[in-house]
Amino acid sequence: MGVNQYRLENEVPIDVHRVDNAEVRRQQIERLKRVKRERDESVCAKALADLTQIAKSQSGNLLAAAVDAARSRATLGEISDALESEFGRHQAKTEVVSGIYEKQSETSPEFVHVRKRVEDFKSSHGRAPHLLVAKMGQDGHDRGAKVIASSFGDIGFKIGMSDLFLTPEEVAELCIKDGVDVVGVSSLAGGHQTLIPQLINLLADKGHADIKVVCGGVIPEQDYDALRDAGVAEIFGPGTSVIDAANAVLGQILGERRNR
Ligand code: B12
Repeated sequence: MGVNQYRLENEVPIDVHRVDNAEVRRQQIERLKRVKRERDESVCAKALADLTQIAKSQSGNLLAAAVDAARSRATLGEISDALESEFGRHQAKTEVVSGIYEKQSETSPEFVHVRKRVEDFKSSHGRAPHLLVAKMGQDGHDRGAKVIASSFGDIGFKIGMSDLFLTPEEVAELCIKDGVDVVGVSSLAGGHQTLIPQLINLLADKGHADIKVVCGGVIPEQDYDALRDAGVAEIFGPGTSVIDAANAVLGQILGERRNR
């Protein structure tokens, strides 16, 4: 309500704290190398093997063994790898519901209009417009992505929704495998500056610059120009109306130009 209903006439730009992702990554890798250089490798390897053994035998105290491994300077990645070798890795699966948005909106003239546009597209192209909603990086905010995937599905789009935490490489592969028209990246954890340009470059490198890239989520307006320069076709911030977004995405697929 706060975002959608009571909009200010003049929004004051929010001062955002900028993080240089590449520099943070460089420093973190440097710290990891130092930790590995300075630790007693055999003590660390034994602590990790003990951890895996407890996981395997299901007897003993896993937490105590993980603390011992940390004290012997095993990294968090190594500790989770030691457990993964026995337990496997959790796969975050996403599901998209259908029918809810349609039920709420079917009498709205805007909904009827955008659905008609999609129907016209289907008649003239012999298929539905195809959008993949994608989540990349360490960003677990999936509500906006699910809202968009579910509602666009009800409007008539063919929809794919990626699992969480994918890399740009994985998303590019998915786009190409599924033959999508548009990939819509939902980004709420600050990864947009790095991950979205990487995805655009990968699609181009793989000969698929024709796949349009749009994005949505919590992206500071100060970053919009850089994203557009990188090749993002549309940006949909918090409070975006689903109908507006659907019209805009369809317009992108149809190659329509609009002022913004
Ligand atoms: C709910 C929420 C959570 C939930 C997420 C639950 C879930 N399963 O999604 C929980 C509690 C788990 C959570 C955790 C965290 N959160 Co949080 N969270 C939020 C919050 C309050 C609302 C997000 C939301 O669901 N909005 C509702 C949906 C429907 O809106 P939306 O995603 O914006 O989508 C709309 C548009 O943006 C657009 N859109 C979005 N994507 C797409 C894609 C396409 C293709 C299209 C067309 C349109 C589109 O259309 C949608 C409909 O209008 C926001 C603040 C905010 N007001 O946005 C913070 C926020 C995103 N969280 C934040 C943070 C920092 C975190 C944590 C790191 C906190 C912590 N220290 O642990 C963790 C990170 C967890 C992780 N691994 O990612 C920050 C991110 C700051 C940043 N960008 O740098 C925010 C902005 C809060 C803040 N002001 O600081 N969070």
